[in-house]
Amino acid sequence: MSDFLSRRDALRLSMTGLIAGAAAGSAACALADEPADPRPEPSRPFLTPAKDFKDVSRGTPLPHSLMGEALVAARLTDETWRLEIFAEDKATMGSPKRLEDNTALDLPALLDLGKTKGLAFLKAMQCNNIPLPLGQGLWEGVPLREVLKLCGPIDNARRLYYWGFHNNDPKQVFRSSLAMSQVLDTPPGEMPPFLAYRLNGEPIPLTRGGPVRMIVPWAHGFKSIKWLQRIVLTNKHENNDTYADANNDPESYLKTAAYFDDGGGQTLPAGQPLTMRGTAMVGWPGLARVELWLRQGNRAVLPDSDPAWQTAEWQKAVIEPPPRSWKGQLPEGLDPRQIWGFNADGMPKQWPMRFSIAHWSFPLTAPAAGAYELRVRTVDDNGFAQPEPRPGQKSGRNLVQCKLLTFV
Ligand SMILES: Nc1nc2c(c(=O)[nH]1)N[C@H]1C(S)=C(S)[C@@H](COP(=O)(O)O)O[C@H]1N2
Ligand SMILES: [Mo]
Repeated sequence: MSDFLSRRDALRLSMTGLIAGAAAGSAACALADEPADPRPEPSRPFLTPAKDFKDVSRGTPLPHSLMGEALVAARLTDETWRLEIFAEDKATMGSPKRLEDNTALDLPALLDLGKTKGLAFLKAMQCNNIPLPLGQGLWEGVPLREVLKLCGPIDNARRLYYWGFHNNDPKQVFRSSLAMSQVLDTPPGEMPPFLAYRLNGEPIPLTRGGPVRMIVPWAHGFKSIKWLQRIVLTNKHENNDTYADANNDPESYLKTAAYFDDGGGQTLPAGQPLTMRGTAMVGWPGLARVELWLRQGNRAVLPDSDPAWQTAEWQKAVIEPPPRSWKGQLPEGLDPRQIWGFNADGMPKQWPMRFSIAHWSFPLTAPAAGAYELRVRTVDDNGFAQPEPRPGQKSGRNLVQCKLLTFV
């Protein structure tokens, strides 16, 4: 990970002590050079350093615990990594890529393809079984459709299965799948499934699934297979994702949901102004607003049947605007105009951005002393309020969060 985040952190820390002076200084600068921009800088970095992602990995031993010769044998070094692509069942492929005849794709070939077909994409990784996103990265790679184009004519394929390195116990394979149309027929301007080889401007570290990882922009983490090594085109139409086993929805889309930064109970002075902060995951249905509801009480769980939901007074939170400059947010040397969803001025075309994390704040004046419940939810661009539109929690776990507050 480049050190731009830590430098920014250091800067931010040093600024908290000097906030008055720094603010006055920048205002004076703005007057001299350009009109003052009233937008505040983001309250925190947009990208999560690779090492700080929450890890969701199966296997014993874990692929990222391998070292030395074991890593070489596993083909998880830049030099030894290979991708096999072939067809099974009644599907056919003109030029399969196989280890046995030395045709498997290697990393230099993939990076070379990236020179002409590469793309960059901001995406939060989120597990459908864990509410809070695991981290947000800037992923760079090559569309899977471009890689398949290297494989000669394909016929009679309805789906593809893919998996990464695992040990020799077949029970430990972690596999995922996509319909061929999802791979080949991406609407132009939309993000395709892609083979990622860079995260936050650096090669993807082993801990995050490097050297090469699948990234499926719209999907929960289980489609984004780490340590990718094998893609099999098949005539089978069935989803056979490993994740389908435990009643997970194996075709779930990322959904929109809000979280408190600190969801724990707190005791705070009554009658004082305060600011609550948090994040929101922006799923495929978009994010129209984040809203909060403060009510007297001390029950973190309010049953769906409780009539209070019907008369709840939800108040709108403020969604932080995009940073004035993306320079400090992105890896050094990376031109924001190269990133999906950014315009020719290097600014996001839409805000907040799909499949990424938005930051919100909610100023309120603490009421009189007593026990309160503060709930937060999102409303998506279809007008569905969290936890809708989930058909079940295994399609993205996310009930409305509640923070218990005691004002004294
Ligand atoms: N090879 C492999 N890829 C995998 C997994 C795994 O266990 N093995 N876990 C998946 C799941 S369930 C999630 S949520 C994401 C987590 O990504 P992260 O560990 O980079 O945060 O990786 C996915 N890719
Ligand atoms: Mo997951």
